[in-house]
Amino acid sequence: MGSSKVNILLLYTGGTIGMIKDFNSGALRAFDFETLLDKIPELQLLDCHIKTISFEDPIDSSNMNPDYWIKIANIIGSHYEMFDGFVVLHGSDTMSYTASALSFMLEGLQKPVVFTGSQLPIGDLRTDAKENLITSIQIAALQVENKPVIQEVSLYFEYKLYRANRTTKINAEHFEAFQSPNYPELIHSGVHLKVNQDYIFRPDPFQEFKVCTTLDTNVAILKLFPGISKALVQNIMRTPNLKGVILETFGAGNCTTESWFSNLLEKAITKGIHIVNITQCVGGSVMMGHYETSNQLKRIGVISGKDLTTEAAITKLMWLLGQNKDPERFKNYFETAVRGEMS
Ligand code: ASN
Repeated sequence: MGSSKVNILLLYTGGTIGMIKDFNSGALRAFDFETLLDKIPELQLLDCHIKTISFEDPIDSSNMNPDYWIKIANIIGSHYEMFDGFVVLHGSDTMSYTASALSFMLEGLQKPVVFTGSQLPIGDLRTDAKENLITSIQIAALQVENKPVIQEVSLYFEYKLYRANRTTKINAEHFEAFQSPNYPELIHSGVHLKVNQDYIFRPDPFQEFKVCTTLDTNVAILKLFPGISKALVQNIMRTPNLKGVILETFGAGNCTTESWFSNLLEKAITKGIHIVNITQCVGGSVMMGHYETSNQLKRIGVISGKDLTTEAAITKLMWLLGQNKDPERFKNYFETAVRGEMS
């Protein structure tokens, strides 16, 4: 590793960026990392040292799960002191889930962690992979007076760096695959890298870095729709060991006022199941009590997920449940922003 040059750890987990077409089926599948690196000799031109680590078996991110999140967090944790920045190559399908989870799991993070990937494999003539990868490394290496510009978990795609836990994948085809509907981008990449200083997360410099690897997956997401049946809601609430539910409601956090619905939720809350209200809308926030159709949720103790994305809500729930926080104060903990994930 180098002396004055910035040291970057590049971790390859899989995703389209490193995929090739299967000879027989024609379907895209994950390929080995060495081949990927051969495709971008430009990496040699960057003014930093890059060490690479790859998952032994790179995966399509639809196969991602919390065990892999823990693996990624531990890799970053065990290399934290030796490196100045981290770039994680990841499939785009579930990138916002992994990156949101990591934002909670990496406590006291003071260094950049940049997630990126691509919509077309790196070997494709029209690939978006090269720009995404090269700029992500540049961002991870960006320093002012020897201090990293980015000190949080972020996601770079198609000329924009976002706070990871504010993102969601919104397009399966466009190069602009991600959006951060409730928070401005942190960096815009044009001729220059334009940093939006006011929006960057500033961690507490005295908080010690720690990797949290306990996640509780006894959770569910319940998306409401007009006509949802009592049996369906009842069955979800009866799931063995269920500890928390993300309820995706309408508009500003509204739902049916039929009594069977709030009775089922109230019963679940009494049993100790935490219920979090987030909106199905892409942008905007839950405001319980704003309409009559959300009053009952507020009354029975439903937690407000405010303007959280689904990805941030479910991963924050797993993380907080894993911390074994005082159940009486769980609502308070959940409603408080810890990594800039909610407004
Ligand atoms: N299926 C791929 C993945 O998420 C999609 C991509 O990376 N663009 O691994």
